[in-house]
Amino acid sequence: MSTTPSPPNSPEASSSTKRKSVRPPSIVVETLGATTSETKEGLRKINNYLLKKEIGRGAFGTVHLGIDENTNTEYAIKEFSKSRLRKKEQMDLFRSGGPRGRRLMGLGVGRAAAAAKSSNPLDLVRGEMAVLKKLNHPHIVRLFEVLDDPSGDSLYMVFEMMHKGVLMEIEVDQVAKPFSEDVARRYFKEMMLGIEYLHANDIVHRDIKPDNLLLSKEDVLKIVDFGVSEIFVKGNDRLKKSAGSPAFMAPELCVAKHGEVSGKATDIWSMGVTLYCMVFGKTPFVSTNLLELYEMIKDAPIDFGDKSGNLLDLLQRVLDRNPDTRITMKELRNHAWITNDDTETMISEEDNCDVVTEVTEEEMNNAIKSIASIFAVIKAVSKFKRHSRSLSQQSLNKMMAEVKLEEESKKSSTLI
Ligand code: 3AM
Repeated sequence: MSTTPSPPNSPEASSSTKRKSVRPPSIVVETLGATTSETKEGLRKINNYLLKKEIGRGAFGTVHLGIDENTNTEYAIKEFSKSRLRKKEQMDLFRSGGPRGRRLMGLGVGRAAAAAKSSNPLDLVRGEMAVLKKLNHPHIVRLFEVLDDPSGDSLYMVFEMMHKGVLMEIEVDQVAKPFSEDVARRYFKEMMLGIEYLHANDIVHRDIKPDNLLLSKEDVLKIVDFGVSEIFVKGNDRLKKSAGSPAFMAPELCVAKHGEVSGKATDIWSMGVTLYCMVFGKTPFVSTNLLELYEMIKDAPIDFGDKSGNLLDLLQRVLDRNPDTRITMKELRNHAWITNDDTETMISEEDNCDVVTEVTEEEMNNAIKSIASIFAVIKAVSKFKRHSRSLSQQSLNKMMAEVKLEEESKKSSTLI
């Protein structure tokens, strides 16, 4: 999907300058025993959601336009394959080299090991879910519901629908129509506010690029795809593993065994590459050969074309190969291009960053607390079906209690 940006002074542009009043808490519904059916027209339905059409494909599956038939509201429904997610967990575990390896999306390695082994399907997206549940910001896409159909391989995440699609389509072999400086400034500021909020909440996104910046019907930019985002330990934003799309990756990550690097600074570099895309319609480094691309990111001169003044200064400050001297979020806020030479104001850092508390182990568990009991019901029902002729209601209740107990003890043994 491509888009025509609205002028920067349109009413929708106001979210980067005005504070929304108190943000309601994010509530994510977890539905375990979801059922899949097919309509007469051959469309798939998961509970109340009708999957109307495919709107995209991500690394882990398909994104559908879904309609909640009860409310007629449109959603973007991400479909994951449980078996593929399981395989990925196992590969990550293997690569992480055991207990001393990296933290996986805010999951300790012990938790990842449990997720890889667990029969509990929502464990597979527990990290992304826990991150998204914690966040509530006008420039971060909202997650509403997660559904599992135990009889199939799919897991579904129901997100707010971003009708205007990706901010800009960037192709390796094509140049997109660049945005005017004013339009680029508005979108860049919205992205900045979203990332500033994530960083204040100890989350680095790690995959900032135009593909992960979507536009709503009202032309508001929102950040999506927390697939590789990582919660870092408070006050320590050091990252060990390279991630993110190569062309947007910071130079300090383009080295084998690069050791710890500042995750916040790498996000800022990716914001710089994204800004470059907005004003040039292409990435600064282009190569289909990955090694060559890494070399270019580390060394090649950057072509700033005809850009001058504040924009040129900003591009050079954001695309500074030295992470220690690269512009920081605080400095960005006061940069003359961002403030448009002091003519534009922005919501204060304090108001923007409404810091939420850390995602605790307990909250991770609670994020899917309904699972044990729903599994218990499913098990009990199937047991009931097997013995239905000989069972009274009383003995069914007894059986339910036994299955529940069994599940609880299994759960505590997998959650290390
Ligand atoms: O395949 P393309 O690039 O057209 O825009 C996203 C991308 O589209 C879309 O799904 C594809 C894979 O990420 N997408 C993801 N989340 C979305 C959302 N919340 C979305 N489209 C609309 N709303």
